[in-house]
Amino acid sequence: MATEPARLELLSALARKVLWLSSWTIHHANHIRPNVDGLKVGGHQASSASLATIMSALYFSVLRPQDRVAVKPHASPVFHAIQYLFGHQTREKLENFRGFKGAQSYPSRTKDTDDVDFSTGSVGLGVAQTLFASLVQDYVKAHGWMKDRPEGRMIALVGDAEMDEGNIFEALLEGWKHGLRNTWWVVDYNRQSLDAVVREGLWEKFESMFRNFGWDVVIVKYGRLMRAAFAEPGGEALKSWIDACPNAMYAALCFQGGAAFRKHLTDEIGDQGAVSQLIDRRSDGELLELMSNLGGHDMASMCEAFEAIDHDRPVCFIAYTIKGVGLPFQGHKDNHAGNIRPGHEWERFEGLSQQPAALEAFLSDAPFNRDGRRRLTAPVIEIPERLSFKPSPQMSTQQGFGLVLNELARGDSELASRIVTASPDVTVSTNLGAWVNRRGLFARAEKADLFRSEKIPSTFNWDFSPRGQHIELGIAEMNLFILMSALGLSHAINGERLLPIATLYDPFIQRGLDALNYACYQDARFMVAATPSGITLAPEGGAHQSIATPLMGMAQDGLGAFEPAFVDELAVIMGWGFQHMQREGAGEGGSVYLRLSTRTLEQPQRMMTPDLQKAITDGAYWLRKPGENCEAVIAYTGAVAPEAIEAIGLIGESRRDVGLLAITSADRLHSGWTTARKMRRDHRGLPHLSHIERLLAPLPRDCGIVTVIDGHPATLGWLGSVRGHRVEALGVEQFGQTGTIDDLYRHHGMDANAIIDAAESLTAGAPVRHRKMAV
Ligand SMILES: Cc1ncc(C[n+]2csc(CCOP(=O)(O)OP(=O)(O)O)c2C)c(N)n1
Ligand SMILES: [Mg+2]
Repeated sequence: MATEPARLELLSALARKVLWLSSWTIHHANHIRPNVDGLKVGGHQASSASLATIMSALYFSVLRPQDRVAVKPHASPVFHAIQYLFGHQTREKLENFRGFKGAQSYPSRTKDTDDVDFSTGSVGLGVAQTLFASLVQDYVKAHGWMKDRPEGRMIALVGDAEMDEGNIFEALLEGWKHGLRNTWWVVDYNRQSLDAVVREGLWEKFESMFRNFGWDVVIVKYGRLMRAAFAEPGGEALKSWIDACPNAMYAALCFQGGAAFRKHLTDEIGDQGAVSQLIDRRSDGELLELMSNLGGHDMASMCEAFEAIDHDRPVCFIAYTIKGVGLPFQGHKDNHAGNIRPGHEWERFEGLSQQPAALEAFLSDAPFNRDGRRRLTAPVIEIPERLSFKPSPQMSTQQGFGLVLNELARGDSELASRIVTASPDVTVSTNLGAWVNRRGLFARAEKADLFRSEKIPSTFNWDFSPRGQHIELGIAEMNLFILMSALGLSHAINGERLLPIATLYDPFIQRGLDALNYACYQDARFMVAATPSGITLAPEGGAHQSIATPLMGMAQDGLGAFEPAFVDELAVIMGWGFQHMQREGAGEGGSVYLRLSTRTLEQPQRMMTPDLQKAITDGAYWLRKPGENCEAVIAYTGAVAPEAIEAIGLIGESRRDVGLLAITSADRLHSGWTTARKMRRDHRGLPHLSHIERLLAPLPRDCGIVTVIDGHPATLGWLGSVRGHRVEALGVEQFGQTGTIDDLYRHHGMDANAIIDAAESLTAGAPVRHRKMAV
């Protein structure tokens, strides 16, 4: 182990190298793609001297392999440079920064090849991810799965403007409720965002807020040089001047240099003996070095701050920095990169005066890199052939979901032990109650259900314990999806697989959509049961109707969306889903979205054959198979099944040959179709047909298709393009009206009569008898 001054010298040298490499990366990318906004050197995604210092302190000295980091978007070049020095990033990818298959503009778990723990990009989400990752680590530990692995710290490098994102505050609350530990947020307090200068004094508000939530707050405002100068005679006056100087002025002076500082200090402090001498003792260069030695630019101060933490409480570090100061390519006279020979820019130790062997040894001794890359894996949990449930002749899919989970909760399968559920205050109203009654709520410390101990009658039995398998959240849906993101990466982060299930009301997917997208983007694996949905929730209220969610389910990469009508379909989909959540390999597996309903439907009495099972998970099957002369097909999804079945019965009285297509997943059908087309294009002549192409193949060209869904009609409207059939797409396009299901289906034109009308408009022949209206 190097001595303290020697260690600091090597660390500082490496931080300089990181700065040069990241600046060179950006410079290079500017050269190739000069007009990319926000990329120009000195621009927003510029490399940063303070980030190079803070992140070098972390990666080269403070971090351990079990620690995990979310690196803020603008720190991406610095991150990639550090990975390059560790040997995990290639020169080719750095040269192609922000290019096709190059190092990503923002660190990405899925698209980058270096050792990214958590993706970032949408500001605020990576920050909250660390908080939830720490709760998940506690969950894994409480369930006895940590074995001898040490606890990691979950660390976020946070931009000060990033703190504007509300989801951070929502997460803070949840962290406090769950006794958050092992989480560090390091705020790069450069007092700048993209457009603006951060409001003066805002930080005091943050500071009291963090302390209020039980966090330790460490302010790293002054570097060692500054602290030494403050101890000199006149130092107090200098410190007061620095503290009073407005953010924007301070940043401007740092760019103008030592002479500008001297002028301002002299003008504003006046001739005060000691402080004047303090200033006069320094050359312009030395004065600038002193004044730009804010905490976040000073290796010794950052190391000291990090190393002083001797507890597992969450910590917020506020590192004072100046954006853009210390950059090598801005051409001012302190350009330290001058000694890098042209053509040698990518050499790892070029331009440093320290011995390459010493630098090499220091890097390979860095504790963080001891085990190389740290992406873990976990064995696949076996999923039973069939998930069972207690059948009932009439049920809703929401009820069925509860029954399947209840059955799992009663058993002692490995699958059941790995399921973790969470819900934003809608546990009971989404039918998770029975599961929670059996499996309990999770908390690090035992806490008995007060209602029960006080003998107040209640159907629920809500004990908290370290063995519990349900994480109760407040109402914030962003938290739900970020928690899913953290739980759903447990196999890669903790080496222990969890099978997370979230429940929420379907319309509120929209509230958490960016977090859901984020979770999918970083390839977290989870299941979402969203219920109730559509206008079928009827008297629940117009504000709660979801129209767009079927389209979101289709459009969301990494998420397989299903909307079964019957509970036997749902059980098949859930079984498949638990497998899908565990599939690995390029483009394999993903998360699962179940759009469920509270509408009670007559359940089919049928054998679940392997063929039917496969068709359900591929997205569709014939409930009534069409013949060779089929005139009309009704293709329905979800809760409108009874209307489709009724309409087909009535149409069948005057049309000989009609078909009823049950669509369990528009998403899987559509993606199967586009994949097949792509395969045929890429491998000419390959006779690959998708599921929907095979289903529709026997239909005559002039057969019409009526589609119907409780959601936006575009969800199924594309079916006509598969083989050139005319389509009438029924669904919901306006929202807000409450009423009974009958009222609303009639109003939106998706009752049996509307289906019949649509079918008539597509086919020739005698008029069809309509359903009688209730008067
Ligand atoms: C949700 C979201 N909104 C907007 C942006 C665009 N954006 C990227 S960085 C940034 C401001 C960053 O300021 P700060 O967090 O202080 O980081 P700094 O630039 O100072 O490093 C913005 C608005 C984004 N990435 N994500
Ligand atoms: Mg900032």
